Amino acid sequence: MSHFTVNGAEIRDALTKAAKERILVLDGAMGTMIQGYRFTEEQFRGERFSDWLSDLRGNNDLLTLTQPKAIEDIHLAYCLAGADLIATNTFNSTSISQADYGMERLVPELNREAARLCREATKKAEAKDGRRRFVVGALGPTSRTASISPDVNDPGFRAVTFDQLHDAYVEAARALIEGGAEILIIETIFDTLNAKAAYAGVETVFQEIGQTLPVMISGTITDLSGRTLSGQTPTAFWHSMQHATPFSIGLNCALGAREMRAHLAELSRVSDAMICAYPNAGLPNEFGLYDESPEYMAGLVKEFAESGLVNILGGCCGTTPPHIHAIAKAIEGIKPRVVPEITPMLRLSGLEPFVLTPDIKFVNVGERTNVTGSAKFRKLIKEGDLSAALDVARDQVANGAQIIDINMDEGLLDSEKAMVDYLNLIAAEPDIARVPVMIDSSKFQIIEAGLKCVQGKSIVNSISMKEGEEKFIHDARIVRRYGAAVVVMAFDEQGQADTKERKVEISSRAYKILTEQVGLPPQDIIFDPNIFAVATGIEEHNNYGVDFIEATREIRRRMPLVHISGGVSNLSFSFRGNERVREAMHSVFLYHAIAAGMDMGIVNAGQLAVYEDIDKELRDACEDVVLNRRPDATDRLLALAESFKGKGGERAEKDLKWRAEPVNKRLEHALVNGITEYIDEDTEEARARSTRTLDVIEGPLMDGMNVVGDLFGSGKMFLPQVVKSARVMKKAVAYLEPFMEEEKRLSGATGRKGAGKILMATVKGDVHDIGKNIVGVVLACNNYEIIDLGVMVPAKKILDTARAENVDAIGLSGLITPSLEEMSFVAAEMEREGFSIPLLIGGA
Ligand code: THG
Repeated sequence: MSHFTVNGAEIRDALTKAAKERILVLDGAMGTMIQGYRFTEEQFRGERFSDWLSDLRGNNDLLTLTQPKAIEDIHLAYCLAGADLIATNTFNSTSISQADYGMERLVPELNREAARLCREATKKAEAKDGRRRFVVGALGPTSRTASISPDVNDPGFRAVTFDQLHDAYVEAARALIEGGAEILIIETIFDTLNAKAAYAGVETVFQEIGQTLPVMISGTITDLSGRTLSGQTPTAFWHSMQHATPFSIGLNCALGAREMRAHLAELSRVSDAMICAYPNAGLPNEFGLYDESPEYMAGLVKEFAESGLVNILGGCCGTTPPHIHAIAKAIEGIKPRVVPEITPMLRLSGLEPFVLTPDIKFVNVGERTNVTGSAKFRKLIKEGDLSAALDVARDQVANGAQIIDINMDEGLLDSEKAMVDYLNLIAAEPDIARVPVMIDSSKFQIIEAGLKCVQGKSIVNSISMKEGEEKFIHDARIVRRYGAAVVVMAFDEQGQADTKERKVEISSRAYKILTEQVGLPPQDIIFDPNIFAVATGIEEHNNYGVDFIEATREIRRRMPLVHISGGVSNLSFSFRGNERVREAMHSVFLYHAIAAGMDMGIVNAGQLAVYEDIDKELRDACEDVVLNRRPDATDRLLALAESFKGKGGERAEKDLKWRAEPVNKRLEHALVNGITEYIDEDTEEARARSTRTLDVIEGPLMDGMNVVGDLFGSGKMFLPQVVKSARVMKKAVAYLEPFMEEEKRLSGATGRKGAGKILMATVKGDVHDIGKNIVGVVLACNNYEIIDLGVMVPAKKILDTARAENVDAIGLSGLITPSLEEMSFVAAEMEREGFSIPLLIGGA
């Protein structure tokens, strides 16, 4: 396409060269500068949008079209303050964010013009001082999150999908590049799944234009938990985004430089990309303003530079050209961080990172969450008992699974929907979601649907050359695009490999294709040389164990960076029902396979016997079978098996010590740990002991929530865990509600007259409502009538409803930083419209 005039190679060279020489300076906040202009609603609208139906004040990106001079001047001011990298005014220029204003159709124009204005400013600056500047096209996170439900009562719900995000980012990125963006930055990432969709969109555009541009990736850590909003640690976040091979990874916004340091240091250690930091000018104060002076902030980030943590520095909310000037001056002459050599290893993530280091001999992949591999799990999924189905995954993790294999392949099931629903539910369970998932299906379409639901770096299980090279390459490219690792079955056009030679030959052929044609890193390839059942009575099966083990040895010898996995329970199919013998066979098999280089296996995590502990006679008999040591091995094991029938493996007991505590402690435990299982019975017990039902809420339940609040406040819990606590609280309150109704009825209270009427809403631009929901419940329990307008509510709707309903107070909720500004806007509007009722504000 002729209207793309960028030269990716030139940009990359110039940027890399500059970054080698010195720490680069990124510009400061656009919002702070725009606020300084104090544009009115009329000025936001300009002539062109004078009769637009909705309010436009606050749509800062629209100023690109209506106040272009101001925007260009801001860019120029940052250029002259010493910035090398100038970001476009497009933080909200996606169709998803612009939908708030009904301005989706302006998105291409907003991005194109914003890039053009930025380009104009950099050209002017370059003409002045001769120093190369770079136009950085900004892609914000949008107002929706792809891996968290906005509805506490429906944790599997999603307000936006991967595909919707992908398409929105394609539209924005394409127009940014058309307008002259030279680098793209995916920024202020609070949910890594959004960022993965953004990068997929950027890649789509790169394919379209036939070249690539440098990509910067910047996450944000908004509370003291040290995790993103969606619950990932910095390293887990890096593992999820590594496939983008970004020019830089880093952090921005949030709580300022001081709080950012440790997380930045972590990224700096684990990543071989450039490190970029652009914090806010400190913590927002009670007015939502940022206090750090240019000198003070420059002092903090100078220390980052001196400690060798960074390659790029800039500013986010609250920073101005004087801040950027002070930063540029402070770091003059300080050497940029030296990019470390990172040893290639399989690096995955759930909420937490997983690295297959050489000292880990064997990785347990939990097999129980498989509808074909477990009758119990199949029943739960078919009957829709998802809560119990989640417990199956939870038990696997508790029993030592470091990854969980999920398989929904079952003829009578909508397998794709089952996969998506289950993965979305897991995302809301921090004790499960902390580990990576292995998405297991024989239909690639189901695998791809699954990849669109996970923010972590997962494993695809599996692809093969069964249907030829073309399909194999096609599937592998998709795996790469989503940044997953992959299990490759030893399966080709001729069928499944059963001999050592065929297993090695197919794996070698696949390796060559994957590394040379697809560009998958070797350490992300996991070969599965097929574990088949032995001791079946069919003579051709007798050497299957040996073939697997010897193939493993040879594959690892030829391709040292790859890994070997297999479905261990397949081995013992002919002893179904005899758990003791099956376990012994698995253990003996693993003992030899691990020694040969098998470093991963799909197993029943709670049921692995220790080789040394197995009955000696049984162990020898198993060994004869697995290693094919004598012709009568099967018969001998069969004979011996009789005597072990019915002696099942010990099941690990759940830790239920907390059940013995007094009821208040049990309620607290359930709230802190997000356990709904016993909440009804415990709530009932507390209720039976109190004179008023409301006392249960105001007493033990709120005490428990206060503990949750303290743990969150001190960074010991993170948001997805708090969401679970809120769910437990809701369940307890729902249990109590009928009793409270009854008490009200008996006491003759009408409820309507109650204590007053309160309107509650999460402000426009924000979808977080946990706090609001809890406060709403507590107020309702105190006889207030609550009108809850939900999330993303514009100021006008709040005030119109407040007036129409004649409420006694308004309560506003929000979590993300821009919500503070939106709240102060609502407050100003209340004042302007002459409201005199109290305004309650709250948020994390
Ligand atoms: N390679 C790869 N993926 C795989 C396999 C493999 N995925 C599926 C499977 N094989 C591995 N998973 C299992 C799960 C359970 C059992 C075997 C393999 C199993 N289940 C009991 C049975 O059938 O007797 C079920 C008992 C019950 O209902 O609880 O053995 O090889 N890449």
